[in-house]
Amino acid sequence: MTFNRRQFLAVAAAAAVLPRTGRAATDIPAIEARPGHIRLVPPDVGEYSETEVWGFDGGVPGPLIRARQGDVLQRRLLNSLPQPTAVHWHGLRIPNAMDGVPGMTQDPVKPGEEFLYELPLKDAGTYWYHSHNQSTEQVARGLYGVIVVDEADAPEVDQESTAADIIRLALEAILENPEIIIQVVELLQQREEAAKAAAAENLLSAQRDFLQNVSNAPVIGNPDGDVTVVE
Ligand SMILES: [Cu+2]
Repeated sequence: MTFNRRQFLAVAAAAAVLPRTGRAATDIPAIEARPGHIRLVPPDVGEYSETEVWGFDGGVPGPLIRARQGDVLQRRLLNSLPQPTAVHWHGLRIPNAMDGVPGMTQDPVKPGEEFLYELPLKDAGTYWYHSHNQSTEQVARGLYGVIVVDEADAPEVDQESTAADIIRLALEAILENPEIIIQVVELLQQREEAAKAAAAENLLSAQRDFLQNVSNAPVIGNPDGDVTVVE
């Protein structure tokens, strides 16, 4: 089969069509769900053999994914497991089609296949991602990891402060305002009294439940049970 110039240009143009992200799919970072081996027991505890796991990139936990609020996170999931799988991005507010729940939001990704996740990151925070296909088995085998979304505008934090600095500042504040100590002591006393009252209330209600639910509950003076509770 031969092409004329026009046909050749048409085929070349079709081959050059990029995914809607505008980048060739292979440029997008991937996480690979695959079997691996890790040492669960630290070497100083003793000589134990490695344990076979299923992990993202073969590790447990999988790689830390770090991104910025407001960005669109992209990850190609490559499935090198002997079972279909999918990734659920736990706690992230993302489009349903990207939520990774086979049977509800997507088909499971079969062994040898891949799926492109595109996650617009609305919220900063620390989350986890995990398999959501046969998860009782797949999460237990190790298919999970951490995802951290940094704030678009992080508040200014003095990264240099140490615990010693914080204690020094607290002591200075107390020396300037000694009545703080009295307030703290009063607060602690109030909390202790509240805790005691709550414990007594819990005990009473547990006893009440016991008497109401167990018809032959023995009580002092009535060892054979048959109790009527009067509130
Ligand atoms: Cu989850």
